[in-house]
Amino acid sequence: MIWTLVPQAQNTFISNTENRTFTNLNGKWNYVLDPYMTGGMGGRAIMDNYEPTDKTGRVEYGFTPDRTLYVPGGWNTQKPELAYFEAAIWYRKTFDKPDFDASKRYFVYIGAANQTATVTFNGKELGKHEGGYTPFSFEVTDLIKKQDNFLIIGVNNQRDASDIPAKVHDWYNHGGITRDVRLIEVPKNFINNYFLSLDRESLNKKTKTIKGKLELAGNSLPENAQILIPELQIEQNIAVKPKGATAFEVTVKNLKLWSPDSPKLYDIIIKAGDDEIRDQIGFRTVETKGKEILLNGEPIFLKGICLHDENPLRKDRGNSIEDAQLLLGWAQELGCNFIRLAHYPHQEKLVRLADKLGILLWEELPLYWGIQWENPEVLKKAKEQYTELIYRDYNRASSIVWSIANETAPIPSRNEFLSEMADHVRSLDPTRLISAAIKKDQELDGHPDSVYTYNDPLIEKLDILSINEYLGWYGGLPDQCRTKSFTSGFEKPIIISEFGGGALQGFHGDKLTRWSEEFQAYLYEESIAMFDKIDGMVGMTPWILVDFMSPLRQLPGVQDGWNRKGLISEKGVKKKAFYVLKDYYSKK
Ligand code: GCB
Repeated sequence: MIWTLVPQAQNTFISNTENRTFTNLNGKWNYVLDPYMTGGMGGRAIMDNYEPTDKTGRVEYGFTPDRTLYVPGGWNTQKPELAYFEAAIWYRKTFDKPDFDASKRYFVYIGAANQTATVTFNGKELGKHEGGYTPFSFEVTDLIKKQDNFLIIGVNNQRDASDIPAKVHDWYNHGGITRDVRLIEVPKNFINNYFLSLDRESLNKKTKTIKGKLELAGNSLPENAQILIPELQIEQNIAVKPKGATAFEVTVKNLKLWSPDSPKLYDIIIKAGDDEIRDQIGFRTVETKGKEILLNGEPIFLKGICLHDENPLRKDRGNSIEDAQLLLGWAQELGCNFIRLAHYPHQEKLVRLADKLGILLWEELPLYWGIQWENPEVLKKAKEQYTELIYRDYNRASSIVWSIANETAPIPSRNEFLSEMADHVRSLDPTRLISAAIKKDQELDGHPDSVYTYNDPLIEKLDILSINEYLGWYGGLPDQCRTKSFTSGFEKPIIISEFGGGALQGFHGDKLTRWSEEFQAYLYEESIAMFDKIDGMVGMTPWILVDFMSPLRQLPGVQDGWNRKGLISEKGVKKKAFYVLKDYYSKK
């Protein structure tokens, strides 16, 4: 990109934008390709939105009305020629704001843009954001006009070794503005964010305590704010600290706890000066005790499944409530009370729907294969992106696990990096559990050991030991599961965070025929029997609910660009193994 040293995006309005006053900027946007990522040739940057005024004018790019991309959406599946495009595309949205109000502040909010976004407004560069799966915003109060505003955003989805994720990952690199874009309007002093959670210490008391933190922004903050929970007759004053966040507590009687069986949400209203925000929030606690996970003080077994945030029928990232309903509906049919949102933050609408449906969630960042552990810039980016995720989802009762990495080999630089990540995440959110998907000590594919051991030093920093294990698919055949057992040496609960194998829906054979539904079902039977015997195994999230797009998977006639480890095909048809897992969960 041509611009460097630009301001970073702001952690403002990255949650609950649905309940703010906003102008919807979704829809058709003009676009222009920038394959070499120059930002515009010939002395004029694309962000200037310059159009020649007479016949001598020269410009070597252009936005034309007939060239549009839909926002939100990945660009790859919108135009055949963009299927494997990995470079920059500039998007332009022009709009009027006739009701512009000089007494207000305005922010451009972007739900997600994969991977790097350079945001410009009315010819001024506002800044950049890195990370394709978390929300960000920029203030435009001083730039907005009643007419002819132009928002031009350059999005670059080129993969780079210093990115998160790094160069190679087993999912499709949907590029573009993949989630909602909104122009948010707030008073001069406003509620930036709020964080509410049930205090564990009060779980067994009749009168419970909700711990809160309130962040206001502006030059003359009100001295007092209020929190209201009408159903509990709560109307409480909060004395606002003049600087920094304000911590407060609310004591409540007769609080109904949130759980998968009873996903009770309360209407919450927060008022501060001229600003007011509403939300629906559930209250529960989660902790570990020995080898158990306790939800509201009671042991729980996590009947889970892994998920990518992709609607296979539309071949796009999930970006609507309908996409979320489709995916969570399938998980409910399977009998799940838990989902691992792999391998990056999924859309906020899905997390909010999980709150309503009572589905517990594991969330993560793409700290995945090939990360540059020794690069301090990468650590900085990882911390920023995790902050954005926690700021977005802190108030969601469904979200109970922050995972900090997937399948990363224990070397000193990685151990240090992830140990710092664990501390960072805990410092922002001590109310949830921390985990990471770990592999066994050696690369044991085909290894004769009958006992798999887990001594990764990172486990020390985690609340849950989570294990990815593909015995029977990568190495060995499913019957080998009968010969193995597991030991960890840690008094911690264990989740089997991945296992599975591929099957082409509709392809049948005997149980040893690779890619047949029978092979996959057999693998599930043997794997489940093996894992079920592990002492302290309190949940599993097999890999994966639905077949997903992956350029790594190119076996003709079988994969054709899809990872086939789904229990459901990309057309929505269930495979045999779906019913094996469903049966196990129905008896658990
Ligand atoms: C894994 C990865 C996941 C892959 C999966 C597979 O271990 O965590 O991202 O897609 O295996 O299908 O091989």
